[in-house]
Amino acid sequence: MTARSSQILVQPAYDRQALKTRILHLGFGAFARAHPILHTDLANEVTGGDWGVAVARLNSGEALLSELDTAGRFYTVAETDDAGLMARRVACVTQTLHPRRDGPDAIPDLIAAADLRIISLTVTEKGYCLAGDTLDLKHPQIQCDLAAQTTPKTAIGTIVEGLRRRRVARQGGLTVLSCDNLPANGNMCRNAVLGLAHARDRELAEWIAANCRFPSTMVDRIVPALDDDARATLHEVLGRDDPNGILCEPFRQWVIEDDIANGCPDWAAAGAELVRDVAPYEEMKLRMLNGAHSALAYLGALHGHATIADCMADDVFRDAAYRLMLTEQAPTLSMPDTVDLAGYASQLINRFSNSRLHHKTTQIAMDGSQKLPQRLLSSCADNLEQGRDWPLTALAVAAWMRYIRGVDENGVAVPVQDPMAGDFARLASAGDGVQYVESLLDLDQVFPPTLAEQSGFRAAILRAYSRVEAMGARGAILESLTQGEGGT
Ligand code: CS2
Repeated sequence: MTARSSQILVQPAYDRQALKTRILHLGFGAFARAHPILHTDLANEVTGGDWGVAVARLNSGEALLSELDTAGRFYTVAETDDAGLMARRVACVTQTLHPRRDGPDAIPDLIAAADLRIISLTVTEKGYCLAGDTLDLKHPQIQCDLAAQTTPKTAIGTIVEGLRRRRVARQGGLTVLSCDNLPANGNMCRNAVLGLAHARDRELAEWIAANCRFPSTMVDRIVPALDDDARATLHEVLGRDDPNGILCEPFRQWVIEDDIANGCPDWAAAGAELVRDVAPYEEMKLRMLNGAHSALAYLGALHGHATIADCMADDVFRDAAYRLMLTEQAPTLSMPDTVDLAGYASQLINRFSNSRLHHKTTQIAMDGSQKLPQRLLSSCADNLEQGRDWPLTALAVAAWMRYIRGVDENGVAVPVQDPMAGDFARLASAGDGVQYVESLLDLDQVFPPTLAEQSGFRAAILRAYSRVEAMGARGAILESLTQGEGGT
């Protein structure tokens, strides 16, 4: 590890004893630690307040929660780039919860507690169990939650069961705050919660709709999964291990719809913006940042680039990311006049170039079936409608199709982690080329039929796929950049 120019460790100065558990956070993964929970910690620090957070995980990571308890419920967030490293000990966690360790009632009962004001979530796109904009009532896990209502397994089932108990306990409503990368994430979350509540008890659904708020949020911070290098960096800063510590970029942004039920920490004091309409910011971030991330993930991983920073060190990939953002994504957005999209794209290229973070292309490649629609396909639809070219987006979608065959261009296996991995393996084993691409385009869970039925769309993806096959990802990008064609 190369030495950094500066290294600082900040300890919280506020009174932890005064904290009350007012927030339940579902999904205590890397992003949650470095973003929403950190904002609460900073708000407590800057303007006071008694906002304590109970952190819960529903599936894996039980041992990590116990390790957090052992560490006095402190963990470290270390922000790093070439300028240095600044680490903060986060102190606002009051409690850890896991249904296997603490029993099935622990989380629903906390949701019913008088002090609770907010349930926040980082459960990834698939955690909402959606089909399109609404809850997928046929989803196997939702079916389980309907069959065993008081011992739910999903985040949505847990929230609904908790809110049922809250209503029985005659407590007031609260805010359910989605912090996942979905468009209109508040509405999606509301649809999922109300969909399940309605299937259980119509009056419960009505109570939730009348008493709870589901603001949308745009969340942004690049927080790779912890690897050995990051662990070693944290050890160097702290003088010991921190299994819940995290290494991330210095940048963070949080735009929250100003529609809160019953109070929240002074997140604005921690840098968040509360606005009337989050939609333009969400779309900008999902299409320009996440769209470019997914494009780099599939094209880069196929070529053999291990990280996003490796892609940025390769001119061809860096130019492609910038051009994708500016010429294929930005024109599909309608932003307030104050937003400078060219400046935003340049800033993203700088953020992607942070070589202190090892953000793996294969990590971002995960769950493509859940990510492609909002990151890449909605802009295809807009561009087709407006008659604009979208060659790099076509290459990105084609690279996804090639990536989910499970082997890169060098014959090295790549992980295909996706709720639809079984379907992909079946389609891949049935053949390759035109027939394979056509069979993927027919998956309406990924490709909205209104898009997939357009012959111009299908032809562009088929052409892009054959270029990626024939020239490799880098060759296909290069051709597209130099000839200004390739997809449409
Ligand atoms: C990434 C995001 O893993 C992914 O899919 O695109 O986690 C990305 O790093 C964050 O959304 C940045 O805010």
